[in-house]
Amino acid sequence: MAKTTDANQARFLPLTPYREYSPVAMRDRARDFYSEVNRRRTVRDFSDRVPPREVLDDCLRAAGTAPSGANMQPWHFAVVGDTEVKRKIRVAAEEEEKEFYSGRAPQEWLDALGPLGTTADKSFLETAPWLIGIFEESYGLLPDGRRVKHYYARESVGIATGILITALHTTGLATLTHTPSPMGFLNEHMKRPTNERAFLLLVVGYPADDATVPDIGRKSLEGISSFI
Ligand code: IYR
Repeated sequence: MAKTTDANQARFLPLTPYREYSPVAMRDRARDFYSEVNRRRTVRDFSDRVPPREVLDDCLRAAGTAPSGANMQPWHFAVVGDTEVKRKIRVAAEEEEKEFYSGRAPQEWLDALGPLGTTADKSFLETAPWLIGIFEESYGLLPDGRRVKHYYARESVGIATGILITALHTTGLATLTHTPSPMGFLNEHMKRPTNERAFLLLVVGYPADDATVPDIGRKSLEGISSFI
């Protein structure tokens, strides 16, 4: 016999939070949202000023609203504000990056990074007030140690990360999506269990007063989409 889900387990509620807008309002909202996110730039020069903590809490709550495979919510956000832990993370990241920039990376990759002006210097890891280690729970763990399978964990964490970056930007904070490679050392410094895999390190804070960003552009609508 064909297997099916036990639909009796499903409970449904009316979609009360949904709001429909008039076409005019929709156009305005889409334009406004695009203008807002189009101002976002990845920042590498951070101030050491500490933003209000509640802002971070709400941005993390926003990230936690992301859709996920079978609603497993396979993410964990480990926030580091402690100076000493940040220093250790910087040291470990720079060790990896030095190897990356002086040998491990193929020339083609280094050429692609040229316009960004990135180097093995990761001083922002100490300057910025918060480092958020974003972890993907490859599988869940029940209190008795049994494993719970997760579905599309990477895709789910990617979506949650996008919402987090957008939420932080909207509140007036800058971010840097940093991917030291390999990132295994983050589990140790952020005290995360073995069922979690570091997805990326999000550097968060106010930009430095004299922050600059690379002069690079975005693809056009035609360059990123097609209507069939
Ligand atoms: N992880 C290195 C290299 C790097 C890789 C990519 I792909 C970037 O978009 C930027 C940098 C670093 O952080 O410098």
